[in-house]
Amino acid sequence: MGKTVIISNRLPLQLQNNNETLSATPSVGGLATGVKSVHTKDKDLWIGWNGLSEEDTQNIDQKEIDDLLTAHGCANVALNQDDVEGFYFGFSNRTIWPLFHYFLEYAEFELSFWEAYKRVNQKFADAIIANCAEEDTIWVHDYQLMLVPQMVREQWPDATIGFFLHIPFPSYEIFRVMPWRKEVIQGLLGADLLGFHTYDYERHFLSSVRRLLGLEVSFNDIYLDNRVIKVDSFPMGIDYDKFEQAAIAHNSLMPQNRSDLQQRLDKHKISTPDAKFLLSIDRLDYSKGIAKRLKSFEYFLQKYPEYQQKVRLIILAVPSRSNVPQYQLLKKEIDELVGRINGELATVNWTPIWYFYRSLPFENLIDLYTSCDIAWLTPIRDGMNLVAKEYIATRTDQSGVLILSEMAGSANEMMESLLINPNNFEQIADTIHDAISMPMAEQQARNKTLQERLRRYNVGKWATDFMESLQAQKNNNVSFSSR
Ligand code: ADQ
Repeated sequence: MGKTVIISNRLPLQLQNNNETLSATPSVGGLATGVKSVHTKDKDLWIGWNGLSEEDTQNIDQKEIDDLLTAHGCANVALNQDDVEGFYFGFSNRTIWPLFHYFLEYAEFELSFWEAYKRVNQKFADAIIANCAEEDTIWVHDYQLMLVPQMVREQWPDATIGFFLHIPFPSYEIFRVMPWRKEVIQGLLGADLLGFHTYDYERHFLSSVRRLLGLEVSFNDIYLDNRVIKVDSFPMGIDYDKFEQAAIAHNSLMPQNRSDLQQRLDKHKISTPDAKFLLSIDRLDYSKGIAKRLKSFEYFLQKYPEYQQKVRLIILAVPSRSNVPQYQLLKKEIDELVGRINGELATVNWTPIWYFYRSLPFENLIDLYTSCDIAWLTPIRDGMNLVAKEYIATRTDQSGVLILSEMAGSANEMMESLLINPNNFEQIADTIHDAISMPMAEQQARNKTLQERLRRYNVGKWATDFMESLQAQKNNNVSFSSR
């Protein structure tokens, strides 16, 4: 039995080159935080890009980079600036990301982006061949690497390959718009098992396979040459214990040992006992609906003016893809909205919105999760949304209300939260009102059920279910092809 190899665009650590001194920090984002907890650095291998282009590391000894990565159980796929531009900022984030999140008007269909995507996917496939053996179990992640399964299959017909998509797979009517739709499907079909967060994404994918390639599909099995490819849904969980334990440790800290942020939150709560904190945490991305959330917050304060002076929205937006024009425009829009709303409504004692545009350390994430009465997570589209799950896991006294968009994959598993349509301002305003007035017994009853579910379906279970299913599929395929 070979080793398990994880392949993703970014490694779980991000390298920095500060005046020829190399350092590594953990990568932020759903995939890195989730998969990291199932990667054992002494046993498994993680192949990906370290975050610096070849040009950025010219003055550093390559061996130094390799040694640092090897110590973390990682291997690098070297990308140059052209690769990063065309493959990452181009095809991945200006074609696939907007299209798969139903932002058709943002999707660009540039031949040069597609060429870069193919070239870089080949680099990843070559890195797999160079660092692994055919008997290893290869688990490829996410939308940047959809051609890799087929590229590896061509070299290793008997390899065991799984693929998991962390973002939505759109309906056929959206997917068919892309000029290279067949190539992308064929790339994915190199895998033995294809995993999605929800049954809907799985269904959309199967419909595209049927309509674009005319392949035989029976239930969730696709028949291709002498192989059967299984398609299934695996809703990703979180490292529940990590968040729960962090919250327990946080709650037992003496006041003087609390972080500056926590002390500021505490001070505010003491001075205004009926104050309520609403929390919004996302990468700064148009799919997350941050601008709409700000506008609907303003609408809420107009519809329910009695909450002015009492309710405060804390927005944490993590910088993301700032080289892509849409993200720069969005940053400007959010800056302006926060400035305008605060400018119009703030009083000497009250600022309606606290806005942080940065990546905060884990400790501060826990400060925010444990201190905010309501988590308000209303993406316009989101593959899953792990922040919603993390918030619930930290509520050790089971207080707190989660307002969640029905467009997030996690809404399927979190029916006890207050589900809203992110475009319906009327419903959002009323739901915030309901959340603020929800009796404690009801909060606890809802959160108890949610916590039990999230504890059971944690990230470890997600990974184990996927791996067992991949192995079972492989065994089926061996007997199928020998028939
Ligand atoms: P993301 O779009 O990155 O992930 P999400 O699922 O919410 O979105 O995960 C964000 C992660 O980053 C969380 O684990 C959170 O703790 C962490 N994080 C957020 N803010 C942070 C901060 N300021 N500092 C440090 N860490 C922070 C993609 C898809 C999602 C899908 C995941 C996993 O877009 O839909 O849920 O992958 O599959």
